[in-house]
Amino acid sequence: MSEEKKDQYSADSIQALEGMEHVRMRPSMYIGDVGTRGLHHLVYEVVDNSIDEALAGHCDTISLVINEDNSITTEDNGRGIPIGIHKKEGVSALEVVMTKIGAGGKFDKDSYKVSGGLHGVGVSCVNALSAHLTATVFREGKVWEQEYERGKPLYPVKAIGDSDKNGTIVTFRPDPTIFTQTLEYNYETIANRMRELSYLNKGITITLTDKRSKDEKGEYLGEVFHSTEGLKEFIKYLDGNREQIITEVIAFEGEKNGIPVEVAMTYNTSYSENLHSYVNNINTHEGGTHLSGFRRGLTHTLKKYADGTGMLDKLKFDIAGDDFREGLTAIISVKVQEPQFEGQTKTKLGNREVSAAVSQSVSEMLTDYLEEHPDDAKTIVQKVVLAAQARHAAQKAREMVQRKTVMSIGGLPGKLSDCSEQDPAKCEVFLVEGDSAGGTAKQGRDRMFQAILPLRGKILNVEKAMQHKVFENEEIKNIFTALGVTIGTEEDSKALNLSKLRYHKVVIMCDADVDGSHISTLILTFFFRYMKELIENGHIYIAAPPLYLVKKGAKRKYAWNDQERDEIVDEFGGGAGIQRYKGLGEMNAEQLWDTTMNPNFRTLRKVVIDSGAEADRVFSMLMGDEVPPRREFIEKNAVYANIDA
Ligand code: 0RA
Repeated sequence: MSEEKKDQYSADSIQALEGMEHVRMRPSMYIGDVGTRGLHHLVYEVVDNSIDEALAGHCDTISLVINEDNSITTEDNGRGIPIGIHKKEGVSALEVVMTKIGAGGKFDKDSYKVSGGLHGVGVSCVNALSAHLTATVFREGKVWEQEYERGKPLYPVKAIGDSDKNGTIVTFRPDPTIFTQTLEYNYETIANRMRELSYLNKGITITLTDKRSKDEKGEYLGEVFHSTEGLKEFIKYLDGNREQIITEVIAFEGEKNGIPVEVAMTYNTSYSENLHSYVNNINTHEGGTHLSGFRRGLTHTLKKYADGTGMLDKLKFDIAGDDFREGLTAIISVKVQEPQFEGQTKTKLGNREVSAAVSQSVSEMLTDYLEEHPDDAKTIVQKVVLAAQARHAAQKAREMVQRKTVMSIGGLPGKLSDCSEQDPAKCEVFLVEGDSAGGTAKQGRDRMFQAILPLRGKILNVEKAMQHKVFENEEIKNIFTALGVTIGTEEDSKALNLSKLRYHKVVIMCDADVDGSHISTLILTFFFRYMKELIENGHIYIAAPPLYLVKKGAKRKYAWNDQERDEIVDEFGGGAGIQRYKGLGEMNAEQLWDTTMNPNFRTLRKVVIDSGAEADRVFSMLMGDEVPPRREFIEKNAVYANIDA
């Protein structure tokens, strides 16, 4: 930096630069990771700023474009980032917002700013992690612009034209030296988050356009998200494939003790409980005070009502909290000015005062609903009684699972071929479809750290089974015991105990065909419904066996898709033979090790949950009763179907 230029920077802006440098040095501290999650986080961070403008009542339209080069453009019709000279910094406020970590909200303390992303780091952080960013502001009759490279301004903010509109456009290209794993945006991931945001903030229109792909008509892939009913509509979307047992979605929206609270809920015929909670638009998957407030309000109100009807009189045992939530789908969304996030992934709300606000809201809305809908009220209480009876039956089955796990020596399933390593962090277990593939895997593995658990055919569809059937199922008991996972504590019958987890990698290994993917989905459904933390903690993986072996003379190469196969055929020249693997069973032990099990060459796909709500919806659709939506989904996502065609 020349002496002359240096003088233009005040001490504070030098500090700002240092802040930006820190973001680049330790990006994970700000955006969680630098993998695909962190990459998508950049988008959410910018959109959150526009949502804040909307929550403050200044913006109703947000447009989001995935450009051809995987850069992102967002545009909103908010007030526009202020462009006047910032008193303390001596440069345009726009430059301060874009280059000073944590500057975002400092301008108007009174604004209704509650959004701000999981880490709440602001748009400057996105700027620091972008190879290039352009900020365009429409404000005070003019169009203003500034560009940055790796967070550093290329020139001072300048006016580039006249305009009578207000708003902000941000285009950024993530820095390839930071995001070394992938720079490719996933349309579905972004679409799911935008859909969620539109339900959580009704009235806002969010348009998403993907300029990387066109449909048959030559139009870009895209969607418009807009919700007039908010959470009520979210519930209908989530539960669209489940059979409802009450006539309306029960909903509450209002402010309690100064805390904005929104709740919507319904009951369906399933046996699972689907609660999704949000604080400032962030999915709090570890729950917290808002969720416990919801549970308390629900239990208290339903119990009081049921007691009044005399329907519980014949029951020989106590009703537990769980019983009130079987077949319940609910969303709780609160806005908290200064949220305290706790827990392993900092997604557990700690603020004490929120609990009572939610519990009171739930009591009010539910009491009204039960009074106005006596038939629904009766249906709900009947469901609760049935759940209590089933729980009683399940308790015994569950105790069996636990007892078996406790006797660890000699208590492991007979079908498990264990590894010799004792440190779980170094151990892997492969869940393999069928005894024959299990046999091959057993021969092919490195027995030092790889264990094999063969599963017989199609495991139980837990989406349709009552809990006690799940715990009585032989294959599922084997999974629990092999993994060393127990469930149930005094307070919470469904709490998982992962402290004795015997393998840190659990790998689902199935055939690469329609049946195999069905079995993978069944196993995943089980993990999602009964061992979600295992997924959340990054322990679940899916193996990727190759689809083809291309041979010519002594040359052999594997291909994982049609394109790779064609490339290898080209490389080998004329006369190459292609073997299509119909299943794991067609590979010998050595081939299976080389392609699918050897850590140095294999590809494992880690299972992650982008959106708990969306995952819930997809599993209920794939594994539930309704056939047409399932067929539609499979046709849309027919990766395996093509292979068999
Ligand atoms: C700082 C202060 C104000 C608005 C914003 C930032 C703002 C940031 C972004 C990012 C994307 N779109 C945005 N829109 C606004 C308050 C502005 C005022 O008081 O007029």
